[in-house]
Amino acid sequence: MDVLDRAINGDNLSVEELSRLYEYDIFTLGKFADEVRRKKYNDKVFFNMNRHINPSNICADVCKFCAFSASRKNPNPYEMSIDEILSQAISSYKRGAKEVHIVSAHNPNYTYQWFLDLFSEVKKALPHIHLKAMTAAEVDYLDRKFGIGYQKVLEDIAKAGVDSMPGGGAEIFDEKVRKHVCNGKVSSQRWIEIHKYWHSLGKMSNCTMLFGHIENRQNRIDHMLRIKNAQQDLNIVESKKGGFNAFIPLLYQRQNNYLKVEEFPSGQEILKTISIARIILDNVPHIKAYWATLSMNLALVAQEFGADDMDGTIEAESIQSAGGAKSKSGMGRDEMIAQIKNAGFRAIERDSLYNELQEW
Ligand code: V47
Repeated sequence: MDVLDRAINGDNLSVEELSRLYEYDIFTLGKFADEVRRKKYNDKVFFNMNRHINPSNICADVCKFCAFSASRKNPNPYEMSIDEILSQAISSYKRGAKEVHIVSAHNPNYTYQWFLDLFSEVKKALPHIHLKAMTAAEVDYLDRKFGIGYQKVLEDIAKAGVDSMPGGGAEIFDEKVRKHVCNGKVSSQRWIEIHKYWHSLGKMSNCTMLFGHIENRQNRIDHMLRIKNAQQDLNIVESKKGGFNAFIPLLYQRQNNYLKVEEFPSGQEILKTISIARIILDNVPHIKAYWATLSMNLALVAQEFGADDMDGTIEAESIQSAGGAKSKSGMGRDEMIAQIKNAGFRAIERDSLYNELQEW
């Protein structure tokens, strides 16, 4: 059997073996990934009505790829108050958002209690909204700054109302590349431990991979395998419902940062990466083609190459748009639906845990 058949078969293959998947032509990879995706979801493409809120861009970390942080190339530092965040969340809810996605830079001015107050205030004001908040990098930052222990941070934010965790901060797990692109940030091992502990509380999260910068193909495969293994451990150890919901390959946005990148991936390389993710990550239910980093066009094409989700309407986006993405003011619901349907798919609005809400 060749490596593609063995990968589809779910055989235990090494990073070196799986890296050879990139040698297949894009149509072969796409065909196999599309079969896997269609078996699960047929011609459905998922999206949700969500609102991103980024409370501050003042950051104690110095990730080279980041254009958002005010301690890097962004000349406009800001810090929102709980009231400001609350009023944004409430107005988005009134416009139909069913999820708020709150992720911040690692601002040393916010206290530990500030985060707990923020989450309980959001939940008090909007008990029906899904609160997706706190990357593992933020959890790790609070743990280290306040000496609390990440387990307690996770238990506290869950009590305060956080429903699920986003997948940010994973970047690329390979330690050598990670040291170069985001030295000092949460370690790869700790990122995974934090998600596994969160899952053991019966909670869901996502996982990302920042790609298209200085990492190579093996680094991407290694990243996917670490996620697959983390999810596998969970299935063996835990009976509660928790785990990774979606894998999100985030395409590196190249403007306004300190990372020197010579070559950017072609559209084919990006689609191959998405197809390979669908093939390898057979134990992660969804592959999200995040339109903010891929562009709407490529995110739609990616739905034929293994992806099944676009993310959502976003409304406001500061991290990727600081790096050049066209996502600053999100995307209207009707536009999202029309684009999905024009691409020949069924547009399925989902909630944050992928329960289907409505076919449009
Ligand atoms: O962790 C920072 C990335 C992430 C750049 O869980 C960049 O549903 C590209 O994780 N180019 C935060 N990416 C965003 C994130 C996310 C987004 C949408 C949905 C979900 C989810 C999670 O943004 C960071 C970092 O990897 N990022 N700078 C850049 N120049």
